[in-house]
Amino acid sequence: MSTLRLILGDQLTRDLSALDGLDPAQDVILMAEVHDETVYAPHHKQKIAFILSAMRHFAQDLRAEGLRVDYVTLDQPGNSGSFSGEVARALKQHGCDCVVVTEPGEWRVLDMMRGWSAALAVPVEIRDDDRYFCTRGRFARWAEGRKSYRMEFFYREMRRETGLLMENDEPVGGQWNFDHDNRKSLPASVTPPPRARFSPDAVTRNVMALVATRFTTHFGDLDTFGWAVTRDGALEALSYFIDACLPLYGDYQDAMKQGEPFLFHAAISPYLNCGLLTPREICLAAEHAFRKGAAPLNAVEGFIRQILGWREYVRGIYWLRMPDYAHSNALDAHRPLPMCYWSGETKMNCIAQVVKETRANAYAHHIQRLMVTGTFALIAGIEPREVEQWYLAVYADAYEWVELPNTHGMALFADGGLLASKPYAASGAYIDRMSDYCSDCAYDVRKKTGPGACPFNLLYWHFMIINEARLSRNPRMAMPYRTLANMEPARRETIMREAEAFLQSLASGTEARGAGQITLGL
Ligand code: DLZ
Ligand code: SF4
Repeated sequence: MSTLRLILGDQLTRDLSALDGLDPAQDVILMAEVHDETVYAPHHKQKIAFILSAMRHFAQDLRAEGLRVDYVTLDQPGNSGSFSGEVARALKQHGCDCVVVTEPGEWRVLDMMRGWSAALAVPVEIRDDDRYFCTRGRFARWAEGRKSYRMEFFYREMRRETGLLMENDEPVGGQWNFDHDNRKSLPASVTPPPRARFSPDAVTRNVMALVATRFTTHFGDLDTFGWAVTRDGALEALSYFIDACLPLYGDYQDAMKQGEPFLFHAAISPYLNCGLLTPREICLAAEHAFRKGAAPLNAVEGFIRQILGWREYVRGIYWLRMPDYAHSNALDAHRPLPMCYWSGETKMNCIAQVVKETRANAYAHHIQRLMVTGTFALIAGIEPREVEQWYLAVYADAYEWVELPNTHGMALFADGGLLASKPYAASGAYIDRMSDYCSDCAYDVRKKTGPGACPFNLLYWHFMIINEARLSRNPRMAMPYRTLANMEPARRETIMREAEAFLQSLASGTEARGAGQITLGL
């Protein structure tokens, strides 16, 4: 008996369930670089280079252990270009009798795998992915019978179950959540530490050359590549974060500053989501820093909540609701994604900065994603599918299970409130409070209407007006709708007219060139 064990690009974990019971003498491990996966979204060049290089290093480590690895490179003659084709080829080549895989991170791949047994005429075992704190079944039990799925309650159960940051049955510090301490803007006197940067080795340089020639039209810079591509490197990045960044991570986790894309963030999500790090070891490392007095509770609790709470919760929602989840469009948003999401060419400095940093790093931190590009797409009424494809493509940590609920549910409210209790609509004032973007912007954040008014201000009220019938009964939206009720009809008309003109100028590309808008100082 010989088993073919398939490992996907986001399953680079030595104790993956697909490897349980492996017989080194008989079994073959298949890893395949396939064209379909590199183009199902127009991935950032660095994302492709990162995943392929991490796969190649992982295969080297398995071989060094003496395991039989069939590694198919992207340009290898005969590569069929798909997971299905490569599993079929490997079965034939190695004469294996069955296939074992760990459940994938995306519904479309699971759907594909479910057809393999019939198509390949061999047993195919799809095992649970036990790298998460919460299995799909455990989440389904939590969700059963609930009218709404609030992350906070799920998170508390996970804290109790894991014992993370618990003292007997109580949360350490007497509170579950310290978010109110985590909303500081960054004072000029505080300088964030430099990013943990890893120079590409020969394997990565080879992959970068392949990506540079094969994916010329894809978004993103390659020459700024600084990701670790091995488990050792990922562990080094984790310990750098714990020592250099975690103590101030909480205070400044929502802050944004030009030229500082990483601030006090961990930037370890690409490693975590491709399997080089496990969620448990990350949370334990952060908890340890708190217990030995090296990092404060607001930072450690906020960080652990992202991984133990939010990450597990969005995965649970994804598998609970797919494949239908992706199809809702609760706010009936249909505008195409503006070109500036790719080009960065816009006079809106906040968007320009985030797109520029995304292009350079295949990374932006959560507030840049949620409150700049996310909020703008929400209040400008962009088609959810287009926004989702963008996030899936441009970030090195993005796989659909994590990207879709964050975008569809959290940023765009396209699920009608399954994830978020209200839309994260905000005017320019939020960005002004949390960043230094507005002081360098051609628009004036203090202006609500008229020449040079900040588009976030215009679109915020335009959003409230056009969604009045859908949102005004939401108790969490009572305040803006009270303000709207008292608004003079003439002012409403001005907002509608100017917002529509702005959206038109954005679609036609004239916004970036300045036509139709009078900029500050003119
Ligand atoms: C994202 C990605 C890319 C770009 N390329 C590959 C690949 O060539 N081979 C592979 O096994 N995985 C790749 N991945 C990750 C897969 O898309 C990911 O495993 C599935 O989407 C399931 O989450
Ligand atoms: Fe963004 Fe408005 Fe601030 Fe300009 S003024 S950076 S558009 S929020």
